[in-house]
Amino acid sequence: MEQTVQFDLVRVIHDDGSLAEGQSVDLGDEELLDLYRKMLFSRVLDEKVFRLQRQGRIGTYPPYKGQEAAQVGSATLLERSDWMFPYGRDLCATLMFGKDIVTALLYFAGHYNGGTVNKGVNIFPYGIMIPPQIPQAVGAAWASKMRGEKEIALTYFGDGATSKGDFHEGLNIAAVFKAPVVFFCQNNQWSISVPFSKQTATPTIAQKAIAYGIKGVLVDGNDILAVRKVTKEAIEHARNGNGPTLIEALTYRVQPHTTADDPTRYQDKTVVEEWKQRDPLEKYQKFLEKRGIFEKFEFEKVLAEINEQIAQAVEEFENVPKTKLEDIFDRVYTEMTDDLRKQRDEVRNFHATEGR
Ligand SMILES: Cc1ncc(C[n+]2csc(CCOP(=O)(O)OP(=O)(O)O)c2C)c(N)n1
Ligand SMILES: [Mg+2]
Repeated sequence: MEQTVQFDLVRVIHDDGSLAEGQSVDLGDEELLDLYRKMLFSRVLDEKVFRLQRQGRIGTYPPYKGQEAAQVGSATLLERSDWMFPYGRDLCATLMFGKDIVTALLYFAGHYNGGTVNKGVNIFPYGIMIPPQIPQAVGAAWASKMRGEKEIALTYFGDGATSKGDFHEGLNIAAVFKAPVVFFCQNNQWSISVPFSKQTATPTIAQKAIAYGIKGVLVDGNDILAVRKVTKEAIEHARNGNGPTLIEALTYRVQPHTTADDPTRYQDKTVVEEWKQRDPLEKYQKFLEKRGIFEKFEFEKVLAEINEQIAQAVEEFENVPKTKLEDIFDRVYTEMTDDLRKQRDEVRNFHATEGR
């Protein structure tokens, strides 16, 4: 007998910008417009960083365009003392949680200071292997619970990550020990060239929560207010000692996997176009217009401020001295081993004799 599970998509705003039936908004006009500003900033930055790669000014970059609602809507809900465990496509979320632009650019330029964070900003390095950040987040959350603290951990990962053992191990142990963690899956329906239909035989990721004995939620990932609503509930659930939630934010990767990918070889253009019509910024703008408050948003002025802020950060980034090859040995161990010292000296001598 075939078993089916029905997960309704949580939505606050319809694609035409109207409020979904039975939904209300608990934010004032200023807060609503601030969320728009944050998404606009994220969009402009993503496009800028993409261009920096094309101009050879940084290395490979994984764009997040189209996923701004998922990242801004969730990351802005964390308390300062909480913990974030991001994936490589989560530049936007990490900036919302306090990573600075210059350090982020250094990261994509392969600078060894790029992985650092400012003091008091609890962000782990981007999980580039798929997906170590899931069990790491569970460990941090569980530790917080053992110490009787209130901090929770939120971890981001993609649909592809859910096929890995780390996902199963992380969800299972977090569920058993009620670790205060939020599992946030951005289902952009692609894992490089592997489509969602080849990733899992279940219609949703959210339903996998049932097998672990935790709550699962399916949300429109292009609807910032819906993302906010379900993430807020998941954070409260965790903070109140009730354990983890698995959120599946349904969205779409409208850009290449990274700047090194050519998606025209495997994505259907018409589907990409359909999803572009559901762009999170445009949808939210329609909502603000319908509510009569978008006119209060000084678009040109704000855009100019954002461009200026980003231009300054890029300039500062480009003035940071490049990492020297010999520097890469410094942070492997607290105290350098004899082997590493020998290798470092070889590099130094090589550079000295080559005059570089
Ligand atoms: C263990 C491991 N296997 C393979 C890769 C290569 N890889 C990098 S990103 C990626 C796809 C991840 O897809 P998903 O989890 O859906 O996130 P998305 O990139 O779509 O945001 C893969 C397979 C890797 N980084 N680590
Ligand atoms: Mg994906």
